[in-house]
Amino acid sequence: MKVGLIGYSQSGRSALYRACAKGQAKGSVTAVPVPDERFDKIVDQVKPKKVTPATVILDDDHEPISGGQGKAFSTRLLDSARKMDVLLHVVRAFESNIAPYHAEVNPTRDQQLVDEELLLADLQIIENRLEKLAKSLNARQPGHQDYLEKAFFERIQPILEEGTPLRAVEFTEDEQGIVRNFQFLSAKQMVVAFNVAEDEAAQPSQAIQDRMAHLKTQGTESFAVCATIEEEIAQLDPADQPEFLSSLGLTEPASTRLIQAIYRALGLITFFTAGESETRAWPLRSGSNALKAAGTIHTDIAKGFIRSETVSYADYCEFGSLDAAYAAGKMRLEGKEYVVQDGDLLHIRNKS
Ligand SMILES: Nc1nc2c(ncn2[C@@H]2O[C@H](COP(=O)(O)OP(=O)(O)OP(=O)(O)O)[C@@H](O)[C@H]2O)c(=O)[nH]1
Ligand SMILES: [Mg+2]
Repeated sequence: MKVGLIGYSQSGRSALYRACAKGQAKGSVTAVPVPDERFDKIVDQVKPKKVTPATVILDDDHEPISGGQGKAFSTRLLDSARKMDVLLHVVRAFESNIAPYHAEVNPTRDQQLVDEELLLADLQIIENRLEKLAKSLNARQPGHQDYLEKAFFERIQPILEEGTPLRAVEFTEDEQGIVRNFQFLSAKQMVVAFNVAEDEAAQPSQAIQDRMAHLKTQGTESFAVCATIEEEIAQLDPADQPEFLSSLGLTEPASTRLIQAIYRALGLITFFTAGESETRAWPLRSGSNALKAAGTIHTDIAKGFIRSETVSYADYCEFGSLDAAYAAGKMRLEGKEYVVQDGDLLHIRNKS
């Protein structure tokens, strides 16, 4: 899953990127492991040859947003942003003499502007497409896909004009196909990171708290972070980090807060495959069935799906190992339609 860090120049995107990459950054794209205590516990007990945590890919290789309404996103930035699964908007909320800003620091303004720019970019696509359709539609047979597209675009145009991003709109499967085809940016999940001063990391200003609450009502996840201090903490010995974090009033490092916000934004849960050769954590959309989980592992495993041997994480913990949970009769043989639960340990029986 690719997470693109976007924001105005000097908003602290690279500082946050380095803080989350924890010294592992090679260039501007890095895979960051998803922290999960349950996974650590399974790995400790199974002692597999290979350990594969879930990862998110952070991508700091995007041009900064520039000023100017309607053209704040350069074509290059639009193109690189479209390739991402999630956009992480880093919003500057700190004052600094070392890093002058393009205007008075105003996080609410910056966050709103970027939201508007994404809507404008989508509206532009819709207007262009409707213009083309107006010319071509006469030549089409009734029932042609173009009629559907026209009706759909005419429905979502006023929604966007009202200021509602497409990620807040529910679509049918057919409509989702159109949205994917046109790569609408406001349809992408968005997480907002307010990059605040050191003394505000745990308790952001009222204005930011209000904005975060407002974003929440729109279904947009956000968090406050002081990127530079997190970057320093991430360089410390891991054993010393909790103390420094708690002196700032924080319990989790920036990378964990960021990944948790992304998981909430995408509605992701985790399932585990606990093999002796490889133990692995897998992200999965909440509500997905066992067949989908099998397909996440490998398309061949989904094709040959027979049953999913399933142990809940609670049962695994209670009995201390998969063998013990199986012996206690806690393994359930589930079919394709079983809705996978967060923390489930799965072994997919398949014809292969
Ligand atoms: N005081 C303070 N300074 C910060 C913070 N985050 C970033 N900075 C400083 O702001 C400047 C810009 O930070 P970067 O991380 O390079 O910002 P950027 O968005 O990647 O900037 P460009 O890629 O150059 O557009 C640097 O001097 C950072 O040290 C913060 O939370 N507090
Ligand atoms: Mg940068």
